[in-house]
Amino acid sequence: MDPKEILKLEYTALNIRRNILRLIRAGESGHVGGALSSVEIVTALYFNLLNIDPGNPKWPQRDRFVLSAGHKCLVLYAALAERGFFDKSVLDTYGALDSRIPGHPNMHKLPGVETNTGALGHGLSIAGGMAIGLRLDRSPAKVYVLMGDGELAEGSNWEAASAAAMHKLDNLVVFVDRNRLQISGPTLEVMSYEPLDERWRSFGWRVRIIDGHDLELIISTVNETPFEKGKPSVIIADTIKSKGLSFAEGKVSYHYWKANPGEMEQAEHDLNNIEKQLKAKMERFGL
Ligand SMILES: Cc1ncc(C[n+]2csc(CCOP(=O)(O)OP(=O)(O)O)c2C)c(N)n1
Ligand SMILES: [Mg+2]
Repeated sequence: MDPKEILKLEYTALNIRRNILRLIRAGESGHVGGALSSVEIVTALYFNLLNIDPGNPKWPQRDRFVLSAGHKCLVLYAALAERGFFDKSVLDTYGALDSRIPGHPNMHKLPGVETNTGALGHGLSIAGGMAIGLRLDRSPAKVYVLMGDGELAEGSNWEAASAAAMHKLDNLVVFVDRNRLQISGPTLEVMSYEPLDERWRSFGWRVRIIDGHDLELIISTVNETPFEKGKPSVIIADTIKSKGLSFAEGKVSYHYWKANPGEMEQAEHDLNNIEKQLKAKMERFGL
């Protein structure tokens, strides 16, 4: 990929992290950890991979994105706003009564949200149905799903995974955001499905494991899907929970963050530092 294109995407990822902070500032709290770990996945999807039209969010030929781990909604709102699905001022209503961007996504309130999620373990079933529907329509569109690694503890996922393989849904691509933490501790200790690659393979899927913060790798991996014709694809993305916030990275206590002013200041400082690094990179490329 052209390094300029990647740099542009890195800036977009930074803007999305800034939008997430804006949401937290408005709502005074939120599920920040899992939102920040999936910023690069969601950036790659909304700014490179998905065939979508923000001006026509219900366009029948669009690719679908299902945020199965609905508590990660801050990253979805941040990306949809950045992509122009709605005005960024809506981000300032997070936490308000009757907001269009509630604590879990609601397809009836916000354009671009494909389905309601929040109760973990349902997105893959819904996405499987979408993938079958698109195939019946002979549509070239694909269905992408973002799941959490802790979410995989829900048994319904494995029923859906079996069904997707049986129905040969090679228009279905799942990301597992493997940040190795869930709400109450390390995924390995709370309810482990490791080794994840073997587990998915045994359910009839084809699997890749990648660095989930490497935008170029995310894009090239998705561009290789389906990894095998007639099989659904899963990308296990290794990530860091709360990525970008120095004081919160990899800490389970930031699954849900009630921000105090000192932390918010530090968070802004951390994101400014990322911007400085990107600017230095720009200069190196002579841009
Ligand atoms: C059915 C159901 N059970 C429990 C919860 C409460 N819950 C919200 S987030 C979460 C942990 C999810 O962990 P993971 O999927 O790893 O998400 P991430 O680390 O990306 O935040 C739990 C148990 C829920 N939302 N739905
Ligand atoms: Mg997790």
